[in-house]
Amino acid sequence: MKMTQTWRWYGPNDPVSLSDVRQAGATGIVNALHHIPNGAIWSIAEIQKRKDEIEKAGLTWDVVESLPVHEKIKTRTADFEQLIENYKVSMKNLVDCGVYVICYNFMPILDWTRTRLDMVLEDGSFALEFNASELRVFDLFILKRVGAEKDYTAEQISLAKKQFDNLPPEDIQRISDNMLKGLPGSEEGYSMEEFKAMLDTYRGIDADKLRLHLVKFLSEIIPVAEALGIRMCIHPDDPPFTLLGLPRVVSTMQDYEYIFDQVPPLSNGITFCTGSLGVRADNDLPAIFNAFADRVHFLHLRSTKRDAEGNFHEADHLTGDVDMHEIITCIIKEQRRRVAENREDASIPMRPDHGHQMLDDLAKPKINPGYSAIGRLRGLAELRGLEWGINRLI
Ligand code: DNO
Repeated sequence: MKMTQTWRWYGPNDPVSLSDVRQAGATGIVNALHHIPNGAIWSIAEIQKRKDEIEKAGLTWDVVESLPVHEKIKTRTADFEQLIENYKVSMKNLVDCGVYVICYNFMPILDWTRTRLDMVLEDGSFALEFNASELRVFDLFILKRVGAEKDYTAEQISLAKKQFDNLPPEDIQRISDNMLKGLPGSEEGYSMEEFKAMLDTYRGIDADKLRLHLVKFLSEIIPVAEALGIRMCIHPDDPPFTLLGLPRVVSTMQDYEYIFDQVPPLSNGITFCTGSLGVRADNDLPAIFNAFADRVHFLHLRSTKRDAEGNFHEADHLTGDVDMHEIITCIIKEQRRRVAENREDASIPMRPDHGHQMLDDLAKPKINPGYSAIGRLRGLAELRGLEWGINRLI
């Protein structure tokens, strides 16, 4: 039993074509209808149209990433009840078209976050980077978030001030754009003013409250997923800690324990993202995987490298802080367990996540950072080989 190899494709405007994906050896597509505004229903017609396009290329639409959870559902304000109803209709429409695995996240306002998209590695390829001191500069002196200074030490603040005073305008622009405009696949992008207004909507929402809102949302949608045979899989916070004063509640083993204690059905599942969870040194990845293995419905496989200052960047898929050998061994064992139980979902869909920008992709006029073709092709090839080798050995 092998993992199902999938590839995130951003739709007809993606510079990586479906035929490229086939040549990379993936069989499944991970896709979302990015043109539909957040909160609106995904109609059967729109879903079917995309599905036909994918199937015409000889691929299958295996996973939705993401069916976005509207901010008003996270804050439980205004017409959030209607938005949850819309979400359920989209779930039903996806099933009517034969798509059963749905990835989503519950990160307030921001999705995944990096400060630099072209960190030059030793070999000349580019990686995505999260620089903790640049984040502090942004928070304190660019965004000028009210109360931000409470989150940092006096020394961090004075260092950030010095760094800000010497920062060229283009770096200020780069950091702001990366923080606010949304990275590939992010659900929203904001101007500085819009972002400040959004921050206000989270006043009074701490981690406990957000957790409660997540559980209330799940209590509504998981019964629908159960009835329809959908596997919902929540993506962890990336990075897995509080940012800009915003709570994040899907970052650790304890977070998962709470979520699954409250809403136990297996259709309440996980997108196990090794790169996101691996940023925290106190996250024991194999332990988290094994604790919830039967509800891992989707895998994002990549590695990150962190340093003592709280910075991290994307490593090669088989190096960095993630022990990919150990993780794939756990995955193989779980898949075999599912085979023995006759589970239909014994082969777990995986995708290589966040490749480096390298080779010809360095010269291409348009790439999606983290989602260029060749870096992910390399990642997929390495992961596939590792899985093949372990499968033969154990
Ligand atoms: C980043 C992605 C995330 C992910 C969402 C899932 O590369 O892993 O944007 O798609 O958080 O909802």
